[in-house]
Amino acid sequence: PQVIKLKDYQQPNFWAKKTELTFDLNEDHSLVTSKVHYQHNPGHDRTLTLAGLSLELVSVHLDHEDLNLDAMDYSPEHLSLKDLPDTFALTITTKIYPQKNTALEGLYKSNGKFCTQCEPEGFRRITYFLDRPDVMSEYRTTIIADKSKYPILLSNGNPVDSKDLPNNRHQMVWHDPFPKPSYLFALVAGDLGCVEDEFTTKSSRKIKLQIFVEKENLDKCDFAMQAVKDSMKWDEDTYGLEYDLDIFMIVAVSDFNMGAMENKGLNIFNSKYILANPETATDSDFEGIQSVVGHEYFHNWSGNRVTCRDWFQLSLKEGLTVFRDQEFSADMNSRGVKRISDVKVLRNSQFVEDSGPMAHPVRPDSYIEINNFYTSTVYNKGAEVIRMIHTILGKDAFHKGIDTYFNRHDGEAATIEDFVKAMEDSSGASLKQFTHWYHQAGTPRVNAELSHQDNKVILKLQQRLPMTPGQSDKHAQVIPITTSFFAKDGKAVPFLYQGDTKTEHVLIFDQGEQEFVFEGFAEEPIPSLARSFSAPIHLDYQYSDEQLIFLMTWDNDDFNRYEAAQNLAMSLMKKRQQSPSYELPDEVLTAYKSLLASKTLDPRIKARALSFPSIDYLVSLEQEANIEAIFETRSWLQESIGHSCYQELWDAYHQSHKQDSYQLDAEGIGNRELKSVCLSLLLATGKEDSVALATSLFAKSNNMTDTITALNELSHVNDPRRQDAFKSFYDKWSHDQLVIDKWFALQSSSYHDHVLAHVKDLLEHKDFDLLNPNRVYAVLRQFARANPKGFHHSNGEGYQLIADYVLKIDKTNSHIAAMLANSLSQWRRFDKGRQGKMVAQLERIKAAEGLSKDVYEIVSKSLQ
Ligand code: DPP
Ligand code: ZN
Repeated sequence: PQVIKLKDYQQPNFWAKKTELTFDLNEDHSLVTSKVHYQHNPGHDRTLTLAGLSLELVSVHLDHEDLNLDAMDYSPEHLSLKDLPDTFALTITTKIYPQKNTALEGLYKSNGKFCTQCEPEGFRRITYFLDRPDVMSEYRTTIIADKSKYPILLSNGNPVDSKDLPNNRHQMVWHDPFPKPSYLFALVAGDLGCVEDEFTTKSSRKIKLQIFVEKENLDKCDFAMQAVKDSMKWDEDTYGLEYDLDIFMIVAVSDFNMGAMENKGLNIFNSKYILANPETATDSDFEGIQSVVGHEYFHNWSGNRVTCRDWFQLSLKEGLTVFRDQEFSADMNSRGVKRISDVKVLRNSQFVEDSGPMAHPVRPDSYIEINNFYTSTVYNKGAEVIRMIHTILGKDAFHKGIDTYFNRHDGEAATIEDFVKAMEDSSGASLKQFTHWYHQAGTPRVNAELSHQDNKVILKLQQRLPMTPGQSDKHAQVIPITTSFFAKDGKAVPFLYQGDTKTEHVLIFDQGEQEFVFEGFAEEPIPSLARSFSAPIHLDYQYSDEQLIFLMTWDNDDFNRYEAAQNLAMSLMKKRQQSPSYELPDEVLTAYKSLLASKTLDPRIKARALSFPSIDYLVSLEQEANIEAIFETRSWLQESIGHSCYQELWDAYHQSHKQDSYQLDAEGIGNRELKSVCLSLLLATGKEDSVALATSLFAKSNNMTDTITALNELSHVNDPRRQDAFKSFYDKWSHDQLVIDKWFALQSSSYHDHVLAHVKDLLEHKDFDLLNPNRVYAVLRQFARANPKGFHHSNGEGYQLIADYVLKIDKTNSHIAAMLANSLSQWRRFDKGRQGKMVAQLERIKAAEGLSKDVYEIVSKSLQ
């Protein structure tokens, strides 16, 4: 397959100024007519080559001339015309089969509704087009369909006309005044219910808000609607950015590859990120809805008004928009908890990706299939890069930079250089060296050493960026290290640095090795470094366990308090690995007990401090990890804390439970999270009364969060109460797809000894559907990514199962298949036995006939 390179970027030969689309939707096929007004791009060739995918060409008109198809250069994948004039209209009719489209890209049918997904390259499955983000066009869309089956016909922009047609058909016309690339086009047709609301913008314009869902789900849209209004308000208050059309629509569909899509004025969502009420959704589902609704809404500016010149710039819109949605959630909820969650995602997926064969820079310089680059590097590391610019420039300069960026590039397709330039111009700072973050892959390791002399502290930092595929020669990056120091009494020490005395300074660490000198210390302090995770790095500082316990107690940065607890857990596990008779000392137990007993600490921070680093993250830190040993020491830590703090955990559980009458607010969510962590540590002991406690929580729960907490604990237990709980859950919820996804997922991530057999049964279950991405994620991705015990079983059967399904799913949805194949890519991190078994499956996939380029790219890069 062809490799696409950033350095080969060229402007198109023609621009598509206006696009008129007509969709004639039918039961076995649809006809699409596109009339596009093209304009020659001066200095370029006069050949127009349009992209297509699986298209059937019906007719082509160049202005008014009906072209002879036999004489034309076209295939299902392209259409090419030569010697074209300066301006002309090209009218193309294609025949497509949405009902047979299982890739879920382009126009397809989900649960009786027509819908689209065009990012990144789905539009070429609809008509021949310059399907690239730098070609921005004004769209007018006519949809014609049966009036009874499809009373609702939607597209981007504003509705401009509708009328009835013969044979019980009707049509609707939409016009989007904002020029946009084809990836932002959307269409929906179906029999949908609608929840309506209104938002008044800061300039007093009234915006109609509509969420379309299946009629039986109309009672599950309130939370998402509130999130829309909160997002609109937040973007005005924070960045002065106002919504621009008269109407903002969201449609929820049940078959969707991604989380959601920011099509102009018509966001299409995976129903998982819209539908919720306390009976069906967990606290983390609600959090997900708020952040995804925010994310897609914020794209209206960062992505739609200013889009990307090419797909190498994907992080220009995604990194920035993730940063915006993270800040939105932080402002709406607890900032500290949000930061902890975001870093956890980063470590569990981006750090893992960065340490393996798929490691790539935030701006990749080549790809085979762009769908494979919607990664946590582009999204989450991209957001960290924006966050570092914010930290380095400061809030005011950053906001000025954002203003400049939007003012300068409104209506354009921009590059990452454009963004950086806007930041530089409005702050006067140089970000030249900083831009290494965009093109160097890998997670920097920063080593820190401290010495104290007289009144001074000297902090010596060293950075090293590991080699990654295709990049061996790395430059020092600009790393902001937010730093404080604590004295023995637990207070932050004000200290002098660069003429300023305060308790927290941002150090700009931009050389391979650097010394920082601070004044104001009568005694040697304890450092709190990279506060709030000020950079996406591995930080090595040799803390003693005693110092970590000190920081767990005294640090006034929520993140670093959590971080101290994580580091303590890792240090304890390491000691146990080195000496199998090692047991937790009293100081450690006392620290955990006083953490639990604290009257002032946010229950969610307590809960996070008592949840330990994931197996995947621990594996990613090793050269050739001994996964059994990791697993065993992690369980030992949980079990030891469970046993030694049984009473305290029991009390904290009951205290939280008593206070919780189910409120969806910070207090309620905090109580439920702490309850869940306590329950899990209690269950780690295997004691009968802990199993009884989980069983009783399951039986009495009045909300989905507690129900899932209890069922998750029971899922690992080898006991008839496990089966009873799963059965009663299924009987109660079998009518609700999203809830049943949870039922599948919990069984797939269970540490039960027979999990592989259970997963195989689930794959044969009547409700399992290979064509529904959420269901595939619930069973197979959950097994491969959230069940290291089952997936990495030394017999290799977990690997084989995943490979079998990669090959099966690749025939219908290559995007999902590639995502699943990626779970085999980390093979180098494991012992020789597992390596061999994972490689054998990768080789088997690679050798398969008719492999998609999506899966080919993942497996071939994994094997390199
Ligand atoms: N669904 C993706 C996102 O919003 C595509 N842009 O990030
Ligand atoms: Zn996005």
